[in-house]
Amino acid sequence: MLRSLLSLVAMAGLAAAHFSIEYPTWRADSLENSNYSQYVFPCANVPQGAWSDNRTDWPTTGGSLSLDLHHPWTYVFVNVGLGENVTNFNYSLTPSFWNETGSGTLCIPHLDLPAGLEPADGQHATIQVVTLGESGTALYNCADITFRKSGVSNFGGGNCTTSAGVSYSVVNQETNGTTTSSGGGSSTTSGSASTTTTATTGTSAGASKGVNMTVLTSVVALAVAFMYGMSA
Ligand SMILES: *[C@@H]1O[C@H](CO)[C@@H](O)[C@H](O)[C@H]1NC(C)=O
Ligand SMILES: *[C@@H]1O[C@H](CO)[C@@H](O)[C@H](O)[C@H]1NC(C)=O
Ligand SMILES: *[C@@H]1O[C@H](CO)[C@@H](O)[C@H](O)[C@H]1NC(C)=O
Ligand SMILES: *[C@@H]1O[C@H](CO)[C@@H](O)[C@H](O)[C@H]1NC(C)=O
Ligand SMILES: *[C@@H]1O[C@H](CO)[C@@H](O)[C@H](O)[C@H]1NC(C)=O
Ligand SMILES: *[C@@H]1O[C@H](CO)[C@@H](O)[C@H](O)[C@H]1NC(C)=O
Ligand SMILES: *[C@@H]1O[C@H](CO)[C@@H](O)[C@H](O)[C@H]1NC(C)=O
Ligand SMILES: *[C@@H]1O[C@H](CO)[C@@H](O)[C@H](O)[C@H]1NC(C)=O
Ligand SMILES: [Cu+2]
Repeated sequence: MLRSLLSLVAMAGLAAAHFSIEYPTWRADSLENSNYSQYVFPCANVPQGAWSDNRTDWPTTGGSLSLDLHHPWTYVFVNVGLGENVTNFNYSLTPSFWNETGSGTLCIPHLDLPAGLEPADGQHATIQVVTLGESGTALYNCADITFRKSGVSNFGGGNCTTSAGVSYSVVNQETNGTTTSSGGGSSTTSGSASTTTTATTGTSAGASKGVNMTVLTSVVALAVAFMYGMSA
């Protein structure tokens, strides 16, 4: 029994070993090279400059993100660090992290930058995407960007499509303890128009610290999930 449970977990681990960043272009295909592993913090063991500069221009006001995900569901965190060779991903673009459902492309037309992050034109930075599975296994990928004040349009319209059956909810963290928990009462609304939710957030999990399942679990215990319908 234990043995079969363990092998199930091992298989789930293998199946879990992949997601990709479609936009902005990732630092490298972290599945292609045997030296790379998405299990490795912070950037799947893909060194800075592994490939000749694959930086994508990205608006200083925030921009688009497209991911290819392959799990029934996963938590998603998006962080940014400034510099040429980033080790400190200390800005979170998902202070309320996501609970993504479905296999396929998830495209976000516009991600806002957090208050306090006002990059200069030409500032180099790296976007780090962390997914966290049910078992607590974290996977990492990075995309190098150059912030641009003008001349970059969002990766929008027909280029930013989300697969049918892929959606995400925003998990609202309220570390203050004043928000009541509503557990798993949400339902997936696939294909409906997006609604906007204002969420008060406490501290951001997943940013720069790596992800600690103990912390996440306690966050989840306080979580209120708001459903976003992503139209395909
Ligand atoms: C780097 O960017 C070029 C041009 O967009 C692309 O052809 C190449 O596949 C990219 N490299 C990786 C590792 O994604
Ligand atoms: C992995 O890294 C080693 C040492 O840097 C290098 O010799 C080898 O060619 C790399 N393997 C691949 C597939 O790039
Ligand atoms: C980036 O930083 C890492 C860790 O400090 C270091 O090992 C690596 O050599 C640096 N790479 C470049 C291209 O500067
Ligand atoms: C984030 O880190 C960068 C350099 O690593 C630093 O300059 C900046 O002040 C930090 N910002 C915050 C909000 O911690
Ligand atoms: C995330 O979604 C999965 C699948 O729908 C669900 O089992 C899990 O409880 C959700 N987590 C949170 C914090 O809502
Ligand atoms: C998709 O991207 C291409 C190249 O960046 C651009 O020329 C085209 O207008 C975009 N299409 C839409 C519908 O946004
Ligand atoms: C908790 O939230 C309430 C209402 O938003 C606020 O008045 C209070 O200052 C917060 N307490 C802490 C410790 O953040
Ligand atoms: C996770 O965080 C908790 C509470 O802050 C701490 O006690 C625990 O040691 C951490 N675990 C890991 C693996 O960092
Ligand atoms: Cu996977």
